[in-house]
Amino acid sequence: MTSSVCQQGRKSCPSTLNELVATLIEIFSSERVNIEEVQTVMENYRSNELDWKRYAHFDPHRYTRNLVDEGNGRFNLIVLCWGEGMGSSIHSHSDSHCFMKILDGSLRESLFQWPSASEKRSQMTCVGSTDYSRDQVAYINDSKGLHRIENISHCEQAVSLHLYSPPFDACQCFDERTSRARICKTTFWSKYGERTPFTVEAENN
Ligand code: CSS
Ligand code: FE2
Repeated sequence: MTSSVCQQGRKSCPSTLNELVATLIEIFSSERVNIEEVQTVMENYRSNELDWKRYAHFDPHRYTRNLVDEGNGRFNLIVLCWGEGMGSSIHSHSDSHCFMKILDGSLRESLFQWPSASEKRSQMTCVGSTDYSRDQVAYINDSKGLHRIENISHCEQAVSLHLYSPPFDACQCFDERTSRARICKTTFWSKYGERTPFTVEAENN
């Protein structure tokens, strides 16, 4: 067994985004998914702009979500493009796994606790934050808590690659000051490199 081969003989060091997608499809074809294996494979792919620039579309007002692959129905792989200072709301992940790999720039993840019934209408509790830089991979699910993702840089854009499994199209978004939750629908700015038609209710989380 060589170092580029891991469980079931799969490539653990994909050298292109296409190879990474192929490896992820293989991993997620099994019923039980090893979170560490996914994280390692995503970390081992070294970000190459030539691979992902066709998915990297920026909007001047908010971050964009660009679908790369639907993972045979098992996951969504999405390129997110964050302009300077842009961020998400505090949100949940609809009982899915969420992996986030930095492709360019850096992003800050701030973790929050789920508000308890007694904390309704009060400020949410931030329990720490971590800055992720190029090629690092963060992981969260609802049992770990909630998070907000931000590009805190004022001079650099950021690009990240997100894997959600199972795929979801809505999650809960929270108001930091009141802990109030609402349902946010997710939308794609582009799919497979093609701009998606404009819809009025389009919003991000
Ligand atoms: N949940 C956000 C990004 S942070 S994981 C989204 O997919 O729009
Ligand atoms: Fe998230």
